[in-house]
Amino acid sequence: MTHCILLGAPVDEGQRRLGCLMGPAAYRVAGLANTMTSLGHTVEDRGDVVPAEPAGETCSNPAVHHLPETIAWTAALREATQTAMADGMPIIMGGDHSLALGSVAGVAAYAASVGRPLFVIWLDAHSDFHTVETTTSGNLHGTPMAYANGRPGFDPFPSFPAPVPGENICMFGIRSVDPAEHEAMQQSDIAVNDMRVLDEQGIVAPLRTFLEKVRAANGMLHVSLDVDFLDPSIAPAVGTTVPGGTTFREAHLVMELLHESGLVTSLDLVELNPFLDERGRTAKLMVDLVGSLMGRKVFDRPTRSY
Ligand code: EXY
Ligand code: MN
Ligand code: MN
Ligand code: MN
Repeated sequence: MTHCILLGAPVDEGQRRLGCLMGPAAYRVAGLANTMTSLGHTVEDRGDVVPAEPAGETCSNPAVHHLPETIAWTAALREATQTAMADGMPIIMGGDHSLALGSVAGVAAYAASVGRPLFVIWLDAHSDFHTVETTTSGNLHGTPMAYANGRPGFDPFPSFPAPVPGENICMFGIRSVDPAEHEAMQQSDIAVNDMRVLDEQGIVAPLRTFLEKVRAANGMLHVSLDVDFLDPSIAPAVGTTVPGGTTFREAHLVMELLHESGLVTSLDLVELNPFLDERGRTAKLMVDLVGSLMGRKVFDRPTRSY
């Protein structure tokens, strides 16, 4: 049984298409809390996080927009997530992916405070490995993985509390990487399980390799689930659709394997834009995936060992 702590993060400033701010409400309407209680977990909804007034920070990249707002969100979400880690498993309901600048910082600060290594699995079509200096779109939702990895180029932000080494990061399902991100990733030890890898090797082997590493290190595991990890045909409610995403069955299998590992300690749900949804189907699918992550299965069979 897990004590799940819901944190609403109605963040819309990390990209240009309005609507992600309705994400937390959509998850509540789609029954996220009930899904968890029906699986035997306890749930505490702490409501939506409220950022402080933006302070007016600037940077040298003219493309970047909503920098002060994003820094304010980062501070507030770092604090809320770090606090929640001490009490249970935070589930951060976004909001665009810039929220992970704060949520991963909070998780990393907590992991450092208890002396355990942090691992991150990034379930996304994108690598989100830009810095404030390299982003050409200026959309800061494309930067949180680089911030967490401790890349330079985040001067206006507070320094990341305990950077996550590349070898502790697993990107899974990626299929859209910009040249500057590609170059930086080639210099890193990040496990890049792009769609080519998953097509060739399937879901299980690459995921198991990573989970074994987490277990061997007695690590904590943060899962960041971007709606665009899924194929747009099953998850239309996202502003950054990329064809060739994971299928319904692949996505559930990822969640089931993560559950069976028993290693997951925190979760982001990001990029849901309910304004683009079709009768709530994407919100409901995301809630169902969380159900699989939290132990829902069709038939009870002995847990596989890793
Ligand atoms: N790499 C592109 C950019 O930096 O604008 C696209 C980023 C999309 C990020 C979404 C959240 O995953
Ligand atoms: Mn705005
Ligand atoms: Mn993303
Ligand atoms: Mn994405």
